[in-house]
Order: sequence, then structure tokens, then C-alpha cells
Amino acid sequence: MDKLPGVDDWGRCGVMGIVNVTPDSFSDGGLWLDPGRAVAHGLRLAAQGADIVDVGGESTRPGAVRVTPEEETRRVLPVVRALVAAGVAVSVDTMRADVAEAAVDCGARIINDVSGGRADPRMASVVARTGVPFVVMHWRGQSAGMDELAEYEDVVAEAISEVAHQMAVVVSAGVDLDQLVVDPGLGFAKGREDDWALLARLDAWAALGRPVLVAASRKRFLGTLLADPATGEPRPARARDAATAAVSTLAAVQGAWAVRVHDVPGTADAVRVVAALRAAAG
Ligand code: PMM
Repeated sequence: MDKLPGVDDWGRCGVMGIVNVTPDSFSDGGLWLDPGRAVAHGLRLAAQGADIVDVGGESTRPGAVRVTPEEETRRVLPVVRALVAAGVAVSVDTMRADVAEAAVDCGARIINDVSGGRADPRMASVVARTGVPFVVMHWRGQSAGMDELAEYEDVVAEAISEVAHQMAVVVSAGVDLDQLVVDPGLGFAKGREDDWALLARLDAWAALGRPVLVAASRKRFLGTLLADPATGEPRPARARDAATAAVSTLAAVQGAWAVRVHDVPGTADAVRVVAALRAAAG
């Protein structure tokens, strides 16, 4: 089994930089579809302080239509290969076992599956066989219909119990518990209030006994919070990075293992501020 990097390696909450090799992601769709530009962007994120670069070839924005496996593979693999060759620690953001397996063969060190293994019945066996760390995110269904699935009595308790169930499913398929990272899945089958409730209670995820990844970057609940007071229009996605860095600070304070962000410099500073405060507090 591959060791999950963490606070012992970084001395703080980690930073996962995002490279979406897609035409349609909600905040950076189309910017990094060209493989050369995607690789250059990944290298830039690493130079700016990303500990891990997360490469994805399929948009999961609300309402997104799925890409074919061939197209996803074509987008992702050359970028993974080039970043690995440059010494970058790469995770692959995919719901498909074949894409995950091929990416690990190219040197990816983490499989980040927003469905936590639910979208592809073969995923758990690939995770078990490859032995790499695996992100189990809270997920209720594909992006095309996920907004209708955002019904909760107690979003924190229900998301944790649903992730605990999924952890048990993948462990029963042969995955080692120590391979798992958990993620509340902000924005996935969540309303705005649900995202805030989850962020307010990140400490509750400690009950699962696994590192927690938090991915708030540029998401809708931040756009709504920062809406133009005159028009009510949500703040555009690319103008949500200061708020994202604020969330990174709060996540690091609550003990997150890593935060997944588009804009690395603000968050790289934020997690260092939290580490310095922690050290000063003893
Ligand atoms: N969100 C997105 C994509 N991948 N992975 C994890 N683990 N957690 C998330 O919340 C998550 C993810 C969607 O955001 P993007 O389109 O900006 O990448």
C-alpha cells in the first residue's frame, strides 16, 4: 500500500491544486483543455506551493453531461504522464476505474473519485489492487440530477453516515482502511445552507478516523454569499479566490488533511499562517 502524504511530510494542512482538462468546468472550463497548457498550469501550481496536483478530464458541475471514457482518457493521461515525469505528486480526479488504473500506471499517486466508488462498480477493486490512497467523497448521484437529491434533516450526520457506509463497501471489496481519505463533497447534492453547515462542523468528520479533504474552491455557495448587492447576481467564479483562501484557513484550523483549490498562492499562504499559529500555541 502507498503511504498517504500528510502533516508529517508537509508540517501543515496540504494544498491540492486543480487542473481541469475540460471544456466545461464551472470556473476554469476550456482554459486547460490543451495538454501543453494543462501541463504548464500544473507545473505553475506546483511551483506556487501545491503539494499535490489533481488532474481531471470530466466536469462535475451541476447539470454536466458525462464525457466518453475514451475522451476522458485522452484528456487526462498525457497530462498525468508529463507532470509525473517532472516530479509532481499527481492525483487523478475520475469516477471511472479504467481511467484511474491507467493514470496510476502513468504514476498518479492518489485516486480522487467524487462518487467514492459508487459510479463504477470496478473502482474498489482497482483501488485495492493498486494500493494507492483513495478519496471517498460524499455523493448521491450524477451531476445531471444531483440538485434534486439535496434533501436532508441533518446534513452533517447524514453525509458522515453515508460516507461511513461507502467506506465499509470499499473495504469489503479489499481496500485497506488506511488508503482512505474522506470529503464532505461541498456543492454535490447540497444546497447553500448545507455547504455552510458542513464547513461549520468539519470536526465531526474525525469520527470516521480518516484524513479529511475540503474542496470549497470557487463553489456556488461562495458566489451567492458575495452576490452583487445591487443586482443580486452571484459573484463570478474567478472572483471567489479570496473567499476560498478564507475557507482554506478555516478548514486548516479545523484539522483538514488538505484543501483542493484552483488558485494556489492564497491558500498556500493561508495554510502556513495556520501552521505558524499552531506552533506558537504549542
Ligand atoms: N469538486 C469538484 C471536482 N472534484 N473532488 C473532491 N475530492 N472534492 C470536491 O468537492 C470536488 C472534486 C468540482 O469542482 P471543480 O469543477 O472546480 O474541479
